[in-house]
Amino acid sequence: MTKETTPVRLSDYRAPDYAIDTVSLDFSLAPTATQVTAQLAMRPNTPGAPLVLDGDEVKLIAISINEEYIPSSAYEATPQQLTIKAPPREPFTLEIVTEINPKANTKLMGLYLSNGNYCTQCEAEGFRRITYFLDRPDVLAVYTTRIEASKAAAPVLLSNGNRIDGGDIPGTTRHFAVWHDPFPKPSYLFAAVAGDLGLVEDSFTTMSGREVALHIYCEHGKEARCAYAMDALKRSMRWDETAFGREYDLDIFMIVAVSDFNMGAMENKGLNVFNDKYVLADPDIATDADYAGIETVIAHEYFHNWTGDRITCRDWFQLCLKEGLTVFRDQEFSSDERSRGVKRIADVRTLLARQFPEDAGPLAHPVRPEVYSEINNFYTATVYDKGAEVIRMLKAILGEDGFRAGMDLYFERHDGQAVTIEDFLASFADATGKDLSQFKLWYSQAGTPEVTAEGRYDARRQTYSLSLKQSIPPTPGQQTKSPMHIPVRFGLVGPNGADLAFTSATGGGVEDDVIHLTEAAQTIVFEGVSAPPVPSLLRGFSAPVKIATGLSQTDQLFLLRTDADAFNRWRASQQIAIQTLIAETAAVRSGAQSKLDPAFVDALAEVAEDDSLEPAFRAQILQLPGEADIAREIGHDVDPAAIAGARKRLMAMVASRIGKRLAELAERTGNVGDYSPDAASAGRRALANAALALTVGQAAPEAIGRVVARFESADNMTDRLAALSILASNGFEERIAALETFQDRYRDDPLGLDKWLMLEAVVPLETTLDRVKALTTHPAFSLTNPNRIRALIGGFAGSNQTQFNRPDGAGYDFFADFVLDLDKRNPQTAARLLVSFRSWKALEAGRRALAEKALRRIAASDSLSSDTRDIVTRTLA
Ligand code: 0A1
Ligand code: ZN
Repeated sequence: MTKETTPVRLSDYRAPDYAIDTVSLDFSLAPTATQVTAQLAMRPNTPGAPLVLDGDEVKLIAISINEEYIPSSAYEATPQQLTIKAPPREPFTLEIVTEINPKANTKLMGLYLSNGNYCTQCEAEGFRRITYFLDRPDVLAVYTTRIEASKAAAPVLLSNGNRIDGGDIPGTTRHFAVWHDPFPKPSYLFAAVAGDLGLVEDSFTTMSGREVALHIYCEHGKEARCAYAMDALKRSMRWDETAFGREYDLDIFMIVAVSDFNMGAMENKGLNVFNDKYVLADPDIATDADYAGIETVIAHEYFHNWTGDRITCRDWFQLCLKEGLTVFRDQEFSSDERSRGVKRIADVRTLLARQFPEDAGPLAHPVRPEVYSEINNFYTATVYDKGAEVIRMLKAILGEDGFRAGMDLYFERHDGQAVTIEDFLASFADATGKDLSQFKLWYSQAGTPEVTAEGRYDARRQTYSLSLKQSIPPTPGQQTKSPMHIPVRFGLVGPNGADLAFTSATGGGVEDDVIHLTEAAQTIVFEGVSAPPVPSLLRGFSAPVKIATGLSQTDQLFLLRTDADAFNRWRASQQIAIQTLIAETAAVRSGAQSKLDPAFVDALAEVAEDDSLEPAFRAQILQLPGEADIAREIGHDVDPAAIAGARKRLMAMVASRIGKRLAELAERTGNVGDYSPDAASAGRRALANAALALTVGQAAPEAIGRVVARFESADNMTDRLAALSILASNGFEERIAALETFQDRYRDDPLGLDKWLMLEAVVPLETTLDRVKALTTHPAFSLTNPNRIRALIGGFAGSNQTQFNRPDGAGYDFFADFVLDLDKRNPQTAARLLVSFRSWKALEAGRRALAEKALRRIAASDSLSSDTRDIVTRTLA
């Protein structure tokens, strides 16, 4: 039966009745019966209160207090909880012995086996699957961990902190190691790893001159693929010193790459565990995007050492305290290492694709939620990506220096503590003297604010008045909302493309190049404006809002050609394309002739060919909105087939009008020379591949032939995959042989096969559903590995708009069956997959009914995990 979960509420927070000062763990590892002895130094905060410890599928072997066994009448133990009815009123030592079965652990939470190696995952509530504990982030303790295992099976024994002891166990085939972590931490940051692993070593000298050993562990034979991750780690460590003044604090920093992992990676103190796709790279296996992803995730986990580990969350409602802030930090790092403008475009693309639909659908929740049934389901785009946007706005409002002063105060005040968003904001308010009470609404109000702008130029008075309005749509549990503090970065673009000066701005809220929109409606009058401007608003996407500027296509084309802000040039191109595609979708649906206007297509070619612009930026301009982007902008009564039809018409027009020019551009920029993952060469490849993708819209044999040739001659994964993806995503016949060649090439390489599975799943043809079904029994696929599942099933449900949303509902039915089956093994991954239904209410009536039926069928199962139960219930609500 489904486990009943009572919702947890932020307003019910209570400090723990007991503190745990030190934890000493002793693991005796064996695949099906691992013994864990935990000695906890307990200190009552509420003397006499019963001690209620969390557990999850653990078997109690023994329990003693102050070295004496306690009678069974003194406690109550279930696999989920251990209650000691009347513990000592003075500090005491509690010793608990549990037995767990790593081999049977398919949830990949707690201690499990990945490819024969032991590893742990404890965030959010996995530690309780190892031993009974106060498994909550506000219980901070100093850990000492002893691990004992077979020397042959597990020559490598790791845990948090510094290694203080180790050796053989005389007379046995076993050995041990002892690790000590001097920094108090919550249980979710605990980690242990044991196995037969390859090692890559390096070192780093910190800003105060301390030498830190850097170790990356991976499967034997893959050591050479860790070089880029190591380089990214060293750059991250240096950057945190220069950008935030943060120095690393232990003698060693370790990363372990494992192949079975539910998420991207985990910031355990001194011992990060990674999904191997975010560590392993070489030119034959990783694309430029993979290299960039590795750099980002390595940086993200490393940066958590200060924002997450040294200062952690009081409770899980505060998740964005560490996640939003750390995403912001990793984005800033990548912006400094690569091109800031292009990085911003890429990050906003992700935000629009992942967070905006979440905020617009039944799963919408505030950046700091106030209630949850299953915390695993709150590692969301809203908490992470919108959480990062909130930090970026804070910086825009306080300025560079104010922001740094606030961060410094935060680190100084709260080092070693578990804190809240209130504590965080107080550091900034105190450091700058600013009142952040309105700003704080960003943490509690869900939904994407909608801003409208209307401008009027008075030539006689030389004034330009700009009226801005904001409103926030209702979201589950929040019907009405208050105006927020929205920083709108702007420029008034004059006829020659340069920003116009103004002598004053009245009506309030303008500081330098930012309008502080704080009221529901605000009108600003700019004086001394010498010519009629085109307003360029929300430069750099200064706030996560939707903005309707009311600009004509002519004005938008003007911004695309001239805006000083690269982001808004890109934004103008997307706006025009989206408006075009929305109109064309309506035309397809009503059987009308094409309404496409060639002016936009010509402008695209012009920007693409402009060698004075960065190639990576031009590549972004050439990436036309995808089917999901169009669906999101349409927002209701969505017909995925009509959208695909409209996009096809635009692609055909692009190919016929500028295809030749783009083919030449691809030819001219495509040969970058020997592969290097640096941003500049990646940008040139991106431009060539984006141009190539726009040449095939008429399915001309010559154009397709060029793509096949590119596939065959590619000497790196980026170009090979880009070409293959053009063949697959257009459903061309030529994909079949190419996919076969690709699969054969990566026969023994799971990360390569993931790319193949994904491309098989996105082919926009009716035959794809059967193909995907068949591939679930292919030897390359595995129901136990989350990466395989995300590639094939996630690829199908998340990236194949027409086939997942088949008008007969067969896509939904297959997907629902899969989720129900997976839920029995790995609830977390099942629940995350199920989020693919988050926009079902925006579908046209026929598909909506079929999607609802599939969702109701899932909900009707009486054996759902709490993870999947929570998602399906909220999705249907
Ligand atoms: N804190 C990690 C994300 C993470 C969360 C839960 C996990 O459980 C399977 C794993 C990782 C991060 O932000 O990188
Ligand atoms: Zn994180």
